Amino acid sequence: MTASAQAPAPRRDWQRSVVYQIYPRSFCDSNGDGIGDLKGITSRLDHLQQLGVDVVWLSPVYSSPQDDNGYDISDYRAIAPEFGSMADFEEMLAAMHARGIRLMMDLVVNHSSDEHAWFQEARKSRDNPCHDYYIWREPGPDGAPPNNWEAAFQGSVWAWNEATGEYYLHMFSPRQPDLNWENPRVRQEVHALMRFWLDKGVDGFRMDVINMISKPWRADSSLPDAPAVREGFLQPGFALSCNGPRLLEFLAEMRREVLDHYDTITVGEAPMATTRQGVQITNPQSGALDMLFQFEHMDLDSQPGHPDGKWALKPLDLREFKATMSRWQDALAGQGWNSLYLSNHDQPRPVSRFGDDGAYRVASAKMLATCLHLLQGTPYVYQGEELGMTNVRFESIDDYRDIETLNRYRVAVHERGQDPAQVMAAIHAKSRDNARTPMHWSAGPNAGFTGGRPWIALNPNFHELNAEQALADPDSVFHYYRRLIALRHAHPVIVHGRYDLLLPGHTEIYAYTRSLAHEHLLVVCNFSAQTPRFALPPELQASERRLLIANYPVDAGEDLRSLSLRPYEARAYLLN
Ligand code: TEU
Ligand code: CA
Repeated sequence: MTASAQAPAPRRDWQRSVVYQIYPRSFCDSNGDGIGDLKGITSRLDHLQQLGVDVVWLSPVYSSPQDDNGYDISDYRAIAPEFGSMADFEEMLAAMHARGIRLMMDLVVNHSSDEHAWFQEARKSRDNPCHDYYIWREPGPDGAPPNNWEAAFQGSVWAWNEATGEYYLHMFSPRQPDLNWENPRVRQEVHALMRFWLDKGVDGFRMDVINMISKPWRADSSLPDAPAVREGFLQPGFALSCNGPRLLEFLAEMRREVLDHYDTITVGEAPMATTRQGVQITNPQSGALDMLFQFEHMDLDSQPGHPDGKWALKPLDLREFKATMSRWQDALAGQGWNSLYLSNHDQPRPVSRFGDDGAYRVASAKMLATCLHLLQGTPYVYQGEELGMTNVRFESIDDYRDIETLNRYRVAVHERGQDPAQVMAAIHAKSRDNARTPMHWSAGPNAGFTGGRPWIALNPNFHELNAEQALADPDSVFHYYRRLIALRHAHPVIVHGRYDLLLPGHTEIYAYTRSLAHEHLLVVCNFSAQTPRFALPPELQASERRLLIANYPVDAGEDLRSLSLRPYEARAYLLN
C-alpha cells in the first residue's frame, strides 16, 4: 500500500476521550476456570458505559504460552483459548461499538514468544529464512554470553541456542526473544498483522515498549559490557536498548503503511522517553502516534541509579512529582499530546502508592483522580482504580504469580542473600501483582470475579470495597470518577486549557490552573494527611467562581484567600 490521497482526516476526539484499561485475566471470568475472559468482558460493559469511558485498551488476548501473561505472543492472529474464541472477540467488539466505546488492542512487537512460528524456524539454523527475524550474537570467550547486560526480569539478556551455536537477545524473559526490526520483512509482517486487526474493526493500538524496536547499536556490532553499578554482577541493560536512531523512521513507516489508512487511536509505551521524544512522536503533523506513555513520574519513588532498580524504595517528594508532571505538560502543550496515568497492570495501586489506603482511602483516591484528570492529556483508568482498589500484601511469595516478582525474589533472596523480609516489603510496595488481583464486582464469593478457583488470590478487602457497593453509594470513588469523566466531556478548558503550576515549592499541595480564553480552572489537591493552608493567588482573587467538583462538602461562600485544606482534600473551581 502507498500513502494514498484518500487517507481519512485525523480525528482528534481522543483528546477529549478517557481510556479504560482491561487486564483480561483479572477482569471477569465467565466459565469458572478461574481466568478472566472475553465473554466476561462483554458481560460487564454496563460498568464501563456507566462510568462514561470512550475507549478500552485491552491487554493482550492473543495465543500465548503466558510466560508474561500474554506479553509473549505465539500467534498474532489468534485468540488464546483461555480467553475465548475469535467469535467471542468479534461479539465483544460489536458490543463495545454498540455502546460507542472504541477498542485499542495491545501490540507487542518488540519481541514475540519463543513459541511463535518465526522463532521456532529461526532457531533451527543460521540459514533459515526466519533466522534474521531475531537478534543473534556469537558466544564470548569460553562460550560465555556476549556481554554483561541484565534483562528486565533478571538474568542475562542473552540466551543460548544450541542448534545454531549462538545467543539470542531478550530484553525481558528468555521466552520473549527480541525481533530484529532492521529486517524489512519483520516490519512488513508487523504491518500486515496490524491491518488484520484494523480490518476486523478495532480502533487502534497501545504499543508495548515501542521505543525499543530500534536498538541504539548497529545490527552487526559487538556489544561492550555495561559500566558496573554493582561489581561482579550483571548490569542493567534496559537503557542501552531503547531509542535507537531508526525509531522515528520505523514509526513514520508504520504510519504511512498502516495507520494513515484507518481512523485510529494510538499510544506508544516508551520507558526512558524524554519530552523531546514525546514531541517528536506525538506531534499531530510530523509524529506517528497520538500519545506516549512516559515513565518519569513512575520512577520518583525509587532510588535513582540504584542496582536494585524499582525495588530500591524511596519516599515520593511531591515537589519532584509536580516538576515532572509540569515538565511534560509544558513541553507537549501545542506540540504533542500527553497520556495521563498513575496506574496500569505493571504498577502498584495509586491509592496505596501516592495516597492513603487506610483511613483516607476514599478521599485520597478521589484526590489523585482530580489531580490527574484535570491535567492536559488523555486520562487512563486502570480496572479497579475507579473503585479505589488497593495494593495486596500476600505473606508468602508462593501467592505471587508475576514473573518479574518471582524472579526478583529468587535472585535477591537465594542468589544474593538479601534479607527476605526486606525483599518482601519491596514486593508489597512495587509488585506488578498489586494491580493484577481480580476485579471486585461484589461482596459475594471471589468478589463475583469467578465461580471457580481464581488464578491469583483476591485482595481480602473486597467485602467492603467492590463495584456493587460503589454503584449504590453516590459518594463512592466510582461516582466521583464518573463525574470527572463527564466534566472532561463538557468543558473544553479541561481538554485544551493552558496549564500553569502554582506553588511549585509546596511539599503537600499540588495546585494548578488551566486557562482557555477568559475561563480559568483552578485545581487544588492536598497530597497529605495534614491540613496545610492554601492561599488563592492575588490575580485570581477578584474572579467569580463555581465549584466543579470536590471530595469533601464545601461551603459555597468560603473565603479562598486562605483556606485550610482537609486531609487529601481536592477541589476544582471554574473562575471567570
Ligand atoms: O512493560 C515494559 C516496561 O518497561 C515496564 O513497565 C516493565 O514491565 C517494568 O519495568 C517492570 O517493572 C511492557 C508491559 O507493559 C509489561 O507488562 C511486559 O511485561 C513488558 O512490556 C514486556 O512485554
Ligand atoms: Ca474463564
